[in-house]
Amino acid sequence: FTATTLGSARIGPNRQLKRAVEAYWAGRTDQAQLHALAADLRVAGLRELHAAGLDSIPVNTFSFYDQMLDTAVLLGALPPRVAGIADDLDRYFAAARGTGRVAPLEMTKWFDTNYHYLVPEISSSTTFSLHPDKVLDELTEALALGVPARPVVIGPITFLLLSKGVDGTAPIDRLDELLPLYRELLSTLRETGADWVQIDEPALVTDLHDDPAGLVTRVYGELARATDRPAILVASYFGDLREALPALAATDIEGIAVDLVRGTADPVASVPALTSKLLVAGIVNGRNIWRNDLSASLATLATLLGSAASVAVSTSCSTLHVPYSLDRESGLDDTLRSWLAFGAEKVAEVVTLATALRDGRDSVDQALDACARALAARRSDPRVHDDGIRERIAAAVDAGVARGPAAQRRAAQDERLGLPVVPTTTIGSYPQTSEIRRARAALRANEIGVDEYERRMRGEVASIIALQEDLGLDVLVHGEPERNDMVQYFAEQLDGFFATENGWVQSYGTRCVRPPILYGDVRRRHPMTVTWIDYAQSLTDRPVKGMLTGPVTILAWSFVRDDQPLWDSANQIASAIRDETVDLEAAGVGIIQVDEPALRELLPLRAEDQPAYLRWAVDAFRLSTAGVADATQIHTHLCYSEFGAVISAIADLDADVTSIEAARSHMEVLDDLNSIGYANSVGPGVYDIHSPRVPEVGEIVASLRAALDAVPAQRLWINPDCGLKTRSTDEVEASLRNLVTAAHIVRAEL
Ligand code: THG
Ligand code: ZN
Repeated sequence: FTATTLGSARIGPNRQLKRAVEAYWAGRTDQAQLHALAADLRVAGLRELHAAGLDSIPVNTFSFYDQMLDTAVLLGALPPRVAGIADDLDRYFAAARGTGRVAPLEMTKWFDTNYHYLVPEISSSTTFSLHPDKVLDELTEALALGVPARPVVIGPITFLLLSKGVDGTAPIDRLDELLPLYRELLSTLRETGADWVQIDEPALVTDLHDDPAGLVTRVYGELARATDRPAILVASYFGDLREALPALAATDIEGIAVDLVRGTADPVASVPALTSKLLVAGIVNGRNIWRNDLSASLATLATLLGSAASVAVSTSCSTLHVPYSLDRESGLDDTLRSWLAFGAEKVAEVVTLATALRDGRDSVDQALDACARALAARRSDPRVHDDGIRERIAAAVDAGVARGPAAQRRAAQDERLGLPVVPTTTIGSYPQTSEIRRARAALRANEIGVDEYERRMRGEVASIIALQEDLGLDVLVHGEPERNDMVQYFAEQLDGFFATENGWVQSYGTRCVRPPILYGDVRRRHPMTVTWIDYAQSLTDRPVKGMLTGPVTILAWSFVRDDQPLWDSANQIASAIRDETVDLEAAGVGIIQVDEPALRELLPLRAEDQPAYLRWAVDAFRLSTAGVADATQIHTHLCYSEFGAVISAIADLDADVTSIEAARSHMEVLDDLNSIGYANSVGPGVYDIHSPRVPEVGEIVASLRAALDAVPAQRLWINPDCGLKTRSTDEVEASLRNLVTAAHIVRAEL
């Protein structure tokens, strides 16, 4: 084949699947209705890709929740605790979300994307078995439509390297047990009519294993030896295959997909054994929303033509990570629109490039001209480059990213704030109540104006402040009712960002986000949060924390520029956040929290690239927080407790107070912080907000005592482990009441 994509979005252009699945969970619909809607979405998607001109189309990229969970089902590797649930779909959803009785699988980031997969658990009691119904059904469905379908499955190496071993099992040691299952699968797929199969092995572009080439030789040497099978395409994405590429090329598989956006073409062109294979060239970026530079892509493709038996054009990865189509963005001006490509537009680019390879450049000259004009307009647009902004940022960077010595800051802050020992606080957000959601919907539908909306939100702030005073918390927050998504909220107020109307991308399960598009130099038009914090502070004598999102997190949850390094964009956002901290301080705010929950997410996949990333990420955070006086206390919040490679960066951020998740790890994370010499204050989460359970006073007291074993009282804060946005008001009130009671008990013991 000549034109394809490695996968596509499945949530539906209008998030139909999200609504259908949630309706099923709520008991409002049955499985027949859910399956019918899912089939409609799949069929519409297949027809669209076929009509667009792709000549090989991925199937089995649909999922009711997640493709790793689907693979666990395929291989008979669901955890034993859900085995008692008789119904297939309900068992599947139980593994994904838990039930009243069973805990769900853990969820974690899919490589360095904002997509989360469910982590399969492999234990000594796991006995793998093949359950190929889903992939066979989706293949049959597509073939019946006359679509040239290519089933996609996650490969055994990636499946095992991303799974979690329980009871001491190392999942990758079980590789040999999976190979007969994959062989059986290949034969069944062939029998059902597949000419090609795509086996995804993105783990090969990471450092997850120290001998990826050895794994490749074992697995694909063996699978290629099967005779009754489709042609095998091993797909890599999110980076370079390096030593795994010659190893793959040396096996008898028929095709290899490489990511030419994250990786480079030169090493591909020099692998001799490729000359007998199909090279699927991932040249259209599946991770970002920029229009492809078709002319540059054709030049790159030309360098590859002689090195493989044939070259097919593709997206660099599944388009799961980008919105469906630009057609759904009515608020986009024509200039900006001309710079962009969402999912449907990317498929069109693939087809254009494949056409040019087949019929020559002249056959697509109009597309090439339109592309060149758009790219030229983007390069020269004054919104993209603003010298004034750049001068200001250079000055801020020169002014330095260091604050006064930590001890000096602590003394100034203690004097200013006069807080009790082991102060209590919350992370920032309070429940998004139905009143808040209703008001937001009414504003969007123009049923109420901005004034009325803000009046209602002030009402929410007032009741959140009153609740916290009643509970007796020491440092209050305004609760963030005015923010939908924190990144979206800031992006809407910064020049250089475009917030989409319908640019939904699946984050996990039925949950979606709308990443804003960072397209130009960033300027803060006006203070973004000051009036809200100021209003909240006017209602209480206790200190109210200012709440901001850090530059790395804003970048991680946006579509970023591809025309300058990430650190450059990070510094621009940092400079805008810094201006906001200075304004908050001037308004009398004594504590400002700058959250970086995504600090770990952008960590490069290869260890050698990580130090440079951490350096600029830390510097951007410090740039955003170093503009305030010693007496202003800077907090940060990170959403996890397994820091791994980012642990030393946490000390380098030099926040006065760092709040982190710790409840589930029983405060062990405090020892990790001690081990790297972290000496500022820390707020280990004393209960898990991800569960609806209300923690008892005794449990919180026990957590606090454990924390005090690791950290002196003078450096300890008490807080839940994350924001409270997803919880109900009743749960929050009961949990925080117990938290404050526990704080009083522990304080009395000091
Ligand atoms: N914002 C953004 N990205 C994120 C998070 C975030 N990535 C990581 C993590 N948090 C993902 N978690 C969630 C949690 C909830 C939702 C999405 C991602 C969610 N979304 C609503 C939904 O799908 O119904 C829509 C939200 C909206 O209306 O804006 O609930 O916090 N950027
Ligand atoms: Zn958090």
